[in-house]
Amino acid sequence: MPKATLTKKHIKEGVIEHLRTTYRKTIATASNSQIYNAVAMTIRDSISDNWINTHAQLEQDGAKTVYYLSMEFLMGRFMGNAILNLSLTETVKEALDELGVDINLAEESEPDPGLGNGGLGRLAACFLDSLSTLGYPAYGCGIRYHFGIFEQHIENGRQVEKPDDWLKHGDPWGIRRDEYAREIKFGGRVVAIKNDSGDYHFDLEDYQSVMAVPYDYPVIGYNTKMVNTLRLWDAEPLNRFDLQSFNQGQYERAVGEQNLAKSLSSVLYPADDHVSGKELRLRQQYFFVSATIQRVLEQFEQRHGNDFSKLSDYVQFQLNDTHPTLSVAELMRVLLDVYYIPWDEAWEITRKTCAYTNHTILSEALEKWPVEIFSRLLPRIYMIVEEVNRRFCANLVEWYGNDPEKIRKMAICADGLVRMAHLAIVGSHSVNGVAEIHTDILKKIELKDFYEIYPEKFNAKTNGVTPRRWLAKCNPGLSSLITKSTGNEKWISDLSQLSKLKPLASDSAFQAEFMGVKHNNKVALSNYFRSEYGIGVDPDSIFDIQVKRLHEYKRQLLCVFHIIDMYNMLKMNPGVDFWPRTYMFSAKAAASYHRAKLIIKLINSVAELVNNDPAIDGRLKVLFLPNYRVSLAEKLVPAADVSEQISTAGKEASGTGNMKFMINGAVTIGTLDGANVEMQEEVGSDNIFIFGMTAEQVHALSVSGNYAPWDLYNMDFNIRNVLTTLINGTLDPDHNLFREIYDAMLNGYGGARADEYYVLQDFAAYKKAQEQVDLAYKDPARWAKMAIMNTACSGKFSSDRTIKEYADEIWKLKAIKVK
Ligand code: 26Q
Repeated sequence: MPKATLTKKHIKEGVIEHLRTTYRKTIATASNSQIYNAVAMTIRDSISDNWINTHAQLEQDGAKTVYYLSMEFLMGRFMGNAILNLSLTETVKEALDELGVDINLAEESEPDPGLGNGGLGRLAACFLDSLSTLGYPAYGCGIRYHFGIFEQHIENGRQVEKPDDWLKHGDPWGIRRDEYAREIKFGGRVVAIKNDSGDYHFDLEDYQSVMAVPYDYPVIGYNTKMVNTLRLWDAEPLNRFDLQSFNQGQYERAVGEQNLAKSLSSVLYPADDHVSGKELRLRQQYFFVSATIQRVLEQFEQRHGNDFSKLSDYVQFQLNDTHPTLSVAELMRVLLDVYYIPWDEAWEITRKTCAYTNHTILSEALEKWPVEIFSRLLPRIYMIVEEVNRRFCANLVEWYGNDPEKIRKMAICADGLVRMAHLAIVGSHSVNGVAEIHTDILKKIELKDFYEIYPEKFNAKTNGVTPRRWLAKCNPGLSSLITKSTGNEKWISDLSQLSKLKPLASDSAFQAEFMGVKHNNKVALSNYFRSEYGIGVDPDSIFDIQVKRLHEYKRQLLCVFHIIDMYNMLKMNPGVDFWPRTYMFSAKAAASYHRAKLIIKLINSVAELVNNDPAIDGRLKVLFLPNYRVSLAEKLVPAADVSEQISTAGKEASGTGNMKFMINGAVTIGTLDGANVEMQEEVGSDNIFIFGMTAEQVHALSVSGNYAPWDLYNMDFNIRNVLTTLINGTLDPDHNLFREIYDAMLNGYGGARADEYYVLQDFAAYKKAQEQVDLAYKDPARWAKMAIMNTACSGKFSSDRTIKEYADEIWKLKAIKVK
């Protein structure tokens, strides 16, 4: 381990000095959040040289760089991660001890910036950690939302959304870079201009504009001098200071621009389920894409001159889903209108520079923008998209002959809509899915037509998570045990080392140590629950955890129905033998997703019933933990015995929570969906509880039209009982609160098919699998072996492995060593 540059003495002096100069406070008088800020600034200052050197070296080598474009970066707290990656854990703790500061208090005072919805945003954050750790030159590019995903409160069992003002106590990690601010234009009219060589290019008149001002955040790699940059763009009015000097017409426009700027970077859209064509969302997309591309091309020109045919040798844009797809058109615009490059050449450059990742199979989530909005907000960009579409459709005619149906299906612009996924596929050299099964479904079903014409573009990149945050940092007990047992800390940057634990899985002494760590983590979590929510849970019960966004396809309902079933069973037969279980749910629902919110209410009602029934006597406990977020996940994951990954097969592109739990020694109960499939391959079917229909079976049942939930209701006594419990007054006195769910299961509700996600179809198989879980847990040696095997076989699911694959196969990117 290289010696950290920051000593105990530096830290103590730095903290005291920052408190004095920034807040005019001392340790004794400062608030917790001021102390946090002072420690953060001290650590931030200490990495300045590495950050500067990284950039100097990139500049000098002209190194190829990947730009990861994403509307979301769900980074989690910075400080603890920085301390870990700089190997300063002990030093900082001792320094703060000597100042009389509790490091935990300081860490818990850091806001947890929620600049993302869920998996896609958190994946971007894990990727940045891996990029720096592995030494790949990279930028994360996104938006500096002033309000992240809402803070979820539970009132009367229901979700209530409150704004997340994460910047209110300052932003010690963000460095404002005024020198890179750029103008972004919206609306207006396109005008053609003839240049000296007689060619036309295009410009805008009468547009509205805002300034994009970047804030740079350091991305500190583990045990390396490389510091990459997360660049988040903030919007500001162009003319913020001289409003009064305008005449009437200009005044109105200036005020409009002020408002536009305020709204642009104000809030993250808190929906990850379906797309509503909101103008502001399209503006946000263009805003950060245009700022990024303008800056990257300027920098390319400074470094390499204006031979843009070499752009893709130095620059790769990775599009995190379709949200930054405007990159394709914006890159074309800059090449055409700013650098006067002819269309064909510009198109070749663009395709070689962009690559697209698909994260979803749900068709409701595919982005399509009404032409009316698109062409009004981005007239020049729309012109370019139309021309891309015209040429693409002409190619289709060449390939397929005149087949209007096929062409309409595949076109970029059709039915008055711009289909972003089609633009992304046509404008990229790579299209990847996020797990093997997901990529297969894209090739065979969802994007079949495109796979037929571009087979070489399609590839699978199974997701991963960073072992720094999701093991080293969140689970110090297990980390020490692993380091002791594998002989060193190599596993932190080479997770395949965990396979060294395999031979220990049946060793009873190791089993005792491993399960001892798990038990300590469960006790710690129980203590947190007691102090935070005043509830007691039994650390000897099975901790069975389902945490993720609330979505019908993720089937939180399946787990809830099973809890109701257990409850019914216990009421009828109190002597039944099973190991006590504590079920934990945590999930945010999109504010407009009525059904998801009703499911939250149901979970809370079931909790109320089960937890307070003396006949249950604590053998079943149900908790709904409010405000799921990265920092809460870090507390839950290390304490889990059972990880619930029970989506309808074929619907979850990958999942990444499943990996976090596996690494930390939880055993998965899950369907053959997303990355669960590959987890089973790694861990073996003895060490995972797989149940339910396969994706093929789901697909076949769905197209057959033969699914009949009423038959299941009539034939399965348990199902009948569960559904009846929803409407017989057990859960709510007026009997009608959950009738919607009852109807949705049996009759279909609001135009949807009955039980769209096959909860009832998979119920019996799930119940059986849960009985197997219970049996296995009652055999401590067997369970310990399973848990250990999960950790030991989880090496594949490091985002380091994923990023190496992106770098080798998509970006052709080389790691560099910062001196
Ligand atoms: C789009 C348009 C307008 C408003 C919102 C959106 C939007 C925002 C976020 C659409 C989708 C998302 C997020 C999707 C997401 O998180 N997908 C998850 O990505 C993970 C990482 O690849 C996978 O592991 C999950 O399976 C997938 O659901």
